[in-house]
Amino acid sequence: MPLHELNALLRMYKYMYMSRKCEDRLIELYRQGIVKGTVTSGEGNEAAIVGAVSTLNPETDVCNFMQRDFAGYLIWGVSIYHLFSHYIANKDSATQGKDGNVHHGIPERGLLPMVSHLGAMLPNVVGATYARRKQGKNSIGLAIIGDGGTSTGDFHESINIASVLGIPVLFFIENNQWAYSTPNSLQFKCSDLSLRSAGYGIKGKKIKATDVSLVCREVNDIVQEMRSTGEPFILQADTYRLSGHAAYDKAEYVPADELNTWKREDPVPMARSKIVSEGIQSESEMQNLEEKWDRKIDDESNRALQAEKINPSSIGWNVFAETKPDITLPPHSGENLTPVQAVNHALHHALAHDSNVFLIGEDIGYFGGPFKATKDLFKEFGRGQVIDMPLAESGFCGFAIGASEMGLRPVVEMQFSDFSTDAITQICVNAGTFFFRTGRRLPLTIRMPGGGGLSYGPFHSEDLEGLYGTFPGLKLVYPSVVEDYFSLLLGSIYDDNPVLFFENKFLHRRLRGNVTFTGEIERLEKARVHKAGDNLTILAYGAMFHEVIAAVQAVEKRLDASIEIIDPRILKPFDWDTLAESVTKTHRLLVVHESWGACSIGSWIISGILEKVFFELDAPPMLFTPPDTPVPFAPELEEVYRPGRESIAETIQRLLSM
Ligand SMILES: Cc1ncc(C[n+]2csc(CCOP(=O)(O)OP(=O)(O)O)c2C)c(N)n1
Repeated sequence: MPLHELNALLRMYKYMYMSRKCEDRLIELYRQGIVKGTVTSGEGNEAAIVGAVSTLNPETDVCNFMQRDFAGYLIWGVSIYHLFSHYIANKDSATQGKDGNVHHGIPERGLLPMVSHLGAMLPNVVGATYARRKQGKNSIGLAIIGDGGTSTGDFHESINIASVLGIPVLFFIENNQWAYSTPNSLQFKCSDLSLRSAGYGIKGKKIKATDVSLVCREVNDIVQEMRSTGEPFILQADTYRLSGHAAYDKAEYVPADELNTWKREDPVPMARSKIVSEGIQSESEMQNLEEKWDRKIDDESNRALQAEKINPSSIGWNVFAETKPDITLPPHSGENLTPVQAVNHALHHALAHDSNVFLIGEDIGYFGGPFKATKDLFKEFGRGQVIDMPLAESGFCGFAIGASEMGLRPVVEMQFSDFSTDAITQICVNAGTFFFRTGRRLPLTIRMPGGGGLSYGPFHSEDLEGLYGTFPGLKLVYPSVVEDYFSLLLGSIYDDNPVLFFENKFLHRRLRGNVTFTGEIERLEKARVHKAGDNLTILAYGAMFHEVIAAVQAVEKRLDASIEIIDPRILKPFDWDTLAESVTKTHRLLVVHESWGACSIGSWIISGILEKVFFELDAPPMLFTPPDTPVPFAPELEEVYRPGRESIAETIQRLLSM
């Protein structure tokens, strides 16, 4: 039952008191060198967070706690022992010591695991709230952000998405007047951030957030209204950060008179005085209670201190969740399909047989996407499964992450993979680290139409698998033949990890092939030897795979060589065995790709092969890529820039002559 219904000032005080005492103890442990990283205390923010969270229902609602919200975890039912264990990084740390501080969560209980990047969790809350409501719960989301965090792009993108889609998320600004050492006057120009609500066509309000009962009443009214209207809301809760940004910060930049004024409204003693003055408890009863709470804090924190430390050899170092086959689909076949049609068939098949699958992206609904990969899907499945998103790559990738955390299987379309760079924090930092830090699965497919050869210029032609390959925790799938567009896309959707699915635009309508799906979903594991050979192994994918085939056909006879061609299909995790076996046979390796060579997939593969089978090589392995410049626009320039069959043939000849 929500706490406010119990009129529980005393109970709310308990959480405020405990939070402050726990954080004092943590700061002590930090100063003793026992807690590492830092401690960012919520001193001054307690009434805001306790008042707001007390109105939620942890059974149905969703929220993200930030660095000042220790009390929120207590309300949500996380024990003091576990909170200390995470700070101390003992064997019961929620992230197995992979993260510290308050960076954890329990997604299955609506508590989204925290990432540091300010603003990044807001769209996660929007997506998670959407998912819970889709699952039939009357959920609302509490999306918490500080005054500084309101300057981020995700703040805008997530409010806009929630407003346009009608998702009841309370954007709760804990305005404690400072962002690290930056005062509000240097952060934004307006006097009241909630006035921005008008710009989104939603409601907003500003309240003073030092009196916990008042916060609870105000938020409760708003939350009740949101549950019936389904609309988001912006609430600015004004308070003051009563200590430094973190344990190491003396906050000498804070004007003393300003601090002293706000100290008179310190929410913890304020709530206590009210309890005593209203006769809810007598002074001596309060002292007894506080002693009891102190003993609990001592007991649990000491237990956490005495618990075994993390053992590096017994924790999981995997970055990928093991995918369990929990679904089979009916068989499907299609004839003479282009790659785009194969994608369309795979999406249709998943949507038709699994209500957990849904698509989001720009212009994917009625219009079917610029390449028509989602053609007619909106007509058949409607807004429940095919959602046009505002133009906000970071926002909608964050939305997809939140929905995935709640058990759905989102498929995101990037209009052009080039624009995915706007969502790097969400894709790489948030999704990519998810399994490692939480031990939970995160099924999420992001379709990435990329590559050049179409005279689209520097911003619509990039092939970015190399960029994403540098981050751990992302699977990279790059199909080269029509059958794989279908089977690997289903394999991606039913993988329990974030997968980037690269669709080479040059091939979109240039290939034809048949699809025969038996119903068994392929795991993302195996490369394929396209053509056997003895004198050279060439690994290539996407459009380059077909350029390599043409080049090999042109030179093989003339050079009296037999060349093996490998289609890797999945770039990460990479099938080292298939390539190492091939190189052990042919003694030469050429890798060709369309993305840049520096810090690339090709250079990573070559260094791996050197480590594994160096003594099998008769010549230095070669990487053939475009030059290290942006993709040029004019066809004459792009022709020179991009590896083609002639330049690949010359490279083959050079390598074979070594
Ligand atoms: C995107 C991003 N930039 C910078 C930081 C470093 N940083 C951590 S907390 C903080 C200040 C945050 O201020 P505010 O949002 O007002 O929250 P408060 O600390 O006051 O609770 C900064 C700059 C970060 N975590 N994320």
